[in-house]
Amino acid sequence: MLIRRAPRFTASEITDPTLYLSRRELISGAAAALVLAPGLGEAATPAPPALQALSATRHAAFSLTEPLTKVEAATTYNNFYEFGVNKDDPSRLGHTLKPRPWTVQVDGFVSKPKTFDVDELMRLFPLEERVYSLRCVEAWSMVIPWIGFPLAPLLKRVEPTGQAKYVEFTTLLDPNQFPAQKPGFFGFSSLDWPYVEGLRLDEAMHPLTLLTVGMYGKVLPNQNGAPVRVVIPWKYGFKSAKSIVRIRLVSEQPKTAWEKAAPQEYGFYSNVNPAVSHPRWSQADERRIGEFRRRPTLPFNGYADQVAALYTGMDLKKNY
Ligand SMILES: Nc1nc2c(c(=O)[nH]1)N[C@H]1C(S)=C(S)[C@@H](COP(=O)(O)O)O[C@H]1N2
Ligand SMILES: [Mo]
Repeated sequence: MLIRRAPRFTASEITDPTLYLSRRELISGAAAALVLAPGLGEAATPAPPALQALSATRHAAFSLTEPLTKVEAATTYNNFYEFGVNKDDPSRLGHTLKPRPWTVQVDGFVSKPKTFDVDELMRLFPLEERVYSLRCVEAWSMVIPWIGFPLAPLLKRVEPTGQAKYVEFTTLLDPNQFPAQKPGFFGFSSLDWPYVEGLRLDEAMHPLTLLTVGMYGKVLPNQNGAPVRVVIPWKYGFKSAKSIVRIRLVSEQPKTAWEKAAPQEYGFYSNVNPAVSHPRWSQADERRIGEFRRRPTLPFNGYADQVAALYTGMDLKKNY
């Protein structure tokens, strides 16, 4: 029998995203008024650094035609527990992350392991823009124009051996850059750092799986996982690991950070599935950030035509 632990991740479920964002707009309006008042507010939060522009042609066949989530929302309502558990922690505290220089080690069961500089990756693999929706396990979603390249050609380049069955993604471990990795951060220890995620090799090789370096025509803001993160649009958002330093080909299913924290709530597969409720809430519908109505959640987040065949013969209620 599993002993059900007391839920530790509740802040996000209490704050309704839409209310939260309109409250934020009020607050930033008040802050703007302060800045306008002479002699007041100069010492307020520093302006976020200008992000380098990044252009890429939109891949029409792999892009939604739905309205985009406002960039303001996509960059201020984030989950990035290395900065804290509140939605505005990543945008408030993200400046401590240094996205250059940055390398990604690609190793494990491969014939040609290699550590790539992120700028080298961006030169080696042609960038595309893809408009994907990302559906958080907390039942909200966003539609974001990501910029990146499919993971498959990178994996092929290092030549996976026959023993490679899974791909493990590891986020940077550095308490100097990620405040919540400091022992005793506000007395709160959330995940077992570093953040680790994983995919089966065929999922990782699927053409929808995008190694992502930008969004909205610019390089990734720190709060969205600079300088490089993965985006897997048919899975719950937490599979899309941010600020990746290592991609390792392994033979066993990786133990992910969320599985370690609460295995009864976060399975390895975590395919978006309206028929499988989270133990504490329904996954049947969702709120698109910026909309008021709830919309039904689609199997595989709407990508069933493209990915359902990966799971032929599997019981997706067991393999949640
Ligand atoms: N390293 C790391 N990656 C992470 C997370 C995190 O806390 N740490 N949160 C995940 C969750 S729960 C979601 S919903 C998405 C959010 O991505 P976004 O902020 O770019 O929308 O990032 C995922 N990647
Ligand atoms: Mo999420």
